[in-house]
Formats: sequence, structure tokens, C-alpha cells
Amino acid sequence: MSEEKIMVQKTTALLLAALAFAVLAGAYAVYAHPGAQVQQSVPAAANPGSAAQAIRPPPDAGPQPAVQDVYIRALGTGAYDKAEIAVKKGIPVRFHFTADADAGCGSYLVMEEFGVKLLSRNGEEQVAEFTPQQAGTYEYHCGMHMFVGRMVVS
Ligand SMILES: [Cu+2]
Repeated sequence: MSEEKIMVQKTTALLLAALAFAVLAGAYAVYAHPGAQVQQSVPAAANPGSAAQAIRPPPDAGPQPAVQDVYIRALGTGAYDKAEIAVKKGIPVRFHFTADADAGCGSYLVMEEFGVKLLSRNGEEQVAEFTPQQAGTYEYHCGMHMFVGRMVVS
């Protein structure tokens, strides 16, 4: 009799355990899926924001400077402060030229390809504007090529 009781109790315990498992699994299935949908909706809701950010970079990274400002100085030592400058083609260049008072003939700068002829007196700045359309290397120099620099267009 007592063994039967134990068997019944064991069977009942197993059934209860199985039932409890089924209830828990069901509860998990019911609650986990809505939860998963909520978790999915969070990235989905974040996607529009990141999509907007993905749309923004092109305008931010895309627009090129309206003008490229470059600064060249003829020094009393007989050379320009920059032996080489780099600019992008298709974008206007604003070429700022200044010669030190003791720069001698360096106070006159020429860049034939772009019709640039600038004379800086007493350290005053002179500006020329032009737009290089072709990649290449162009020389700027004084009237007698003692001062020489290069502008690289890419
Ligand atoms: Cu010279």
C-alpha cells in the first residue's frame, strides 16, 4: 500500500513538474515573443534616425569648399615660405600673396597659366582668384625665377 502511495506521489510529482514546465514554457512563448517584437521595434525605430544620418553625410561630406584660400609669402631669404601648395581642380582658388619688405624681386609673383601677376609692396597682401580646371603642377615664381614654388592641382 505504501509503495503504491509513493508511486502515485512520484507520478503526481512528475505530472506537476511537466505541467509546471508546460505553463512556464507557454508563458515564455506568450511573453517572450511580444518582448522580442518590442526589442525588434527599438532598432526599427532607431533605423529611421540612422537612415536620416545616412542621408545627411553626403551633403556634409559632399559639399566642397566654395573657395580654396592659399597663402604664399616671399621671404627676405630669397624663397617662398611654401615650396609647394596643393589645391583641387574645379574649385576657385584665392591666391593670397605677400612679400616681406626685404624680399627684393620676390615682391613680384607670376603664374603664367592662370594669368596671375601680383606685386606686393611693403608687406601688403595681394590676391588673385582663378579656377584650375585641369590637374597638374604649375609653377609660380618671381620675374627671374629666383623664387620658385609649385602649385599641385588634383
Ligand atoms: Cu627674382
